[in-house]
Amino acid sequence: MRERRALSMSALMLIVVIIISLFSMSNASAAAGETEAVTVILYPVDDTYAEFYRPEKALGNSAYLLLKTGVLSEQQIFLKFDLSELPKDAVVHSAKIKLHSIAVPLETDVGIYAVSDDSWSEETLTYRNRPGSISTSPSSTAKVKMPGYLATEWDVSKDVARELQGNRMLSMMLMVEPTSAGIFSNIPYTMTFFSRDMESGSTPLPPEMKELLSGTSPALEITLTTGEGLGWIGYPPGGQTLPTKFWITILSVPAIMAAGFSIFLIIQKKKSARTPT
Ligand SMILES: [Ca+2]
Repeated sequence: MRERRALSMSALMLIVVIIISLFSMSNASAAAGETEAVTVILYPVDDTYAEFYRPEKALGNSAYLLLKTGVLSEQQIFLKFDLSELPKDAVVHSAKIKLHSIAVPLETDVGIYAVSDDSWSEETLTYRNRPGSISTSPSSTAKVKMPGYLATEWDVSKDVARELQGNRMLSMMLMVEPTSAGIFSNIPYTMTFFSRDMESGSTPLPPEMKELLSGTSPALEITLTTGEGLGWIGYPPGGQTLPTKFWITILSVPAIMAAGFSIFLIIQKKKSARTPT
């Protein structure tokens, strides 16, 4: 009788402990989803530029992305980012596209424009066949500073938020703002940026240069929150993806410990019940 009561008490305790640990697990993940902003870094799936005086030339394999002023020498940069892995209910707090410059002869205003056609690819885009569906005003502009080897950021928060509700592909175009060069606006000069193909591009680099220049790929940095609970866990800070299995294992530890502890209690109770008094 006494033994039975001890056993049922232990069983009850086990259930309570499991419920508490399950509650704390779900509570922890919900809290993270609601309050914690995470930063995701995405790299372009396509990056290229188009050149007025070589209108048939596809330049997607180039290690560089070029921007040039001047009506008859214009260059435009095209970038495409795949947003399909982002949580569906993500709230975008900030999103910026970052380019690393190499050479900038004059401080220049560069605008970034939304491109609604995502069907282009870096292998085939040329000045002649470049997408026509480009917004008439820039999403943002930024000053690209002299002399180079600096990062420049463009705000694309609204574009990312819009695409998350759209087809989840983000295409953007960069070009020199027509008024930015002032008296130099008729003198063509080129600004050079690193492309995502810096390492494998048409101009191979020596290994020490690769190391020096790592991290210079165009990047899209998004800070977001999500209410999806465990849905966010593929995106811890820093933009590295950890497998869901890893997180499930980590979060299961308290439940397994609680179950083990309860079994230990049952055995102890059983033992003490047997001990003659
Ligand atoms: Ca490219």
